[in-house]
Amino acid sequence: MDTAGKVIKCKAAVLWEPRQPLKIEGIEVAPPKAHEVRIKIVATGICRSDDHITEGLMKNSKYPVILGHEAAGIVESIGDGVTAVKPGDKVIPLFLPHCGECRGCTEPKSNLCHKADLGKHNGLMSDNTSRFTCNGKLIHNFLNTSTFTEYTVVEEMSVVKIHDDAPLDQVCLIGCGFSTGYGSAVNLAKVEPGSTCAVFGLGGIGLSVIIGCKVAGASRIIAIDVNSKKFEKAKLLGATECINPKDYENPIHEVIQKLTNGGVHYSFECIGNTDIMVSAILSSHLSCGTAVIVGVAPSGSILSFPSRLFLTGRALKGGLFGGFRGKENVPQLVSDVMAEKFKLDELLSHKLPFSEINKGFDMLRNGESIRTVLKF
Ligand code: COD
Ligand code: ZN
Ligand code: ZN
Repeated sequence: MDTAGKVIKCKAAVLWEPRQPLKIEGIEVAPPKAHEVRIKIVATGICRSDDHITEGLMKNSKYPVILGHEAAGIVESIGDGVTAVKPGDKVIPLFLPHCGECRGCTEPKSNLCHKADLGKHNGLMSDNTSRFTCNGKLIHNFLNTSTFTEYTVVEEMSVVKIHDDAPLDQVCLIGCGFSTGYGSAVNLAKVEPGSTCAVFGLGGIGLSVIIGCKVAGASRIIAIDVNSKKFEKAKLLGATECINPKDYENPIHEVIQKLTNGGVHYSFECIGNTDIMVSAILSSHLSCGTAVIVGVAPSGSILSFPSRLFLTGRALKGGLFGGFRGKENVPQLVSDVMAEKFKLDELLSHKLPFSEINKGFDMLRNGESIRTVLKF
């Protein structure tokens, strides 16, 4: 049946009010307007930033809302003027768009397009309307993507075509978690062969940092987590040592300083905890170390540390989506997966039917899962 130009009725997970479970609803998805693309979502991952109970990045979202920003799918139809993709193309939605015109897009070293919804929570398309309704009520979108739905509409700037043979169940992780961690090692830190690394937090992000450190040729990768169950996978992916701070009386940075005779070249905070951000700084070598902040701490939280920590030459970095520019870099990352440069199936711990999305969130919160991918 040709659905182009028609309203599509489908299933979506709607968050009606703050901190409530998601509700699977029948919704209506309007056809794409000019420069918009309607996508059939094939697989979507559950990322921390979608967590509506602990309220990471989705705090301050408008309600009701359809969350989700890590996915892969197939273009169903396109609006007038769209040239980047055509119906039938395999695509990944981009929560960091690329308008190509703003200061963020024209600076080659920046990946933060000013049209990103991140931190603004406008929750609407560029023309200030939504393509989603449920029983006649407007539903907002999230991070320019909204992937917890069978069909979504995104702007052309927020979608990129990938290889026709890409395994969508796996490469959906390139839409956020994998790229964020992997890029933090290879783009933000620029880990070098023979260097030493410490990775704090072994969720999907931290494990992806480990993959990046290994690909970059690090000689030591020290993995740190309060949950020792995470160590087996960390080792499988390239960690050379695993440390549980609970096993030590001394602060964890002292343990790492001692282990490495003065600190690591690169440390990564992948938890979103300001105390651990300071631990990551203190674990890095005082004159040639770099600490990379990957985790998102609660909004408004302040990171404070003695100013002299940087006098000696240390560096502190941060970044979103591992510094990748989605339109330019995502197709290559997909091809790298297909060429088995790295394996995403180790990160993909669980697969669930879409209807069990709330169970997927529970498993992320209690540490049972690394990444759950939902299938429609
Ligand atoms: N010390 C050591 N380990 C700890 C501590 C602690 N004090 N507290 C928690 N941990 C461990 C947990 O046991 C867990 O294994 C790990 O840290 C965190 O993992 P997850 O599974 O909760 O989270 P991830 O890997 O999905 O990571 C998400 C972040 C927590 C890093 C979150 O801030 C995030 O999503 N960052 C991405 C930043 C980004 O670019 N966001 C934009 C769109 S997502
Ligand atoms: Zn832009
Ligand atoms: Zn994410």
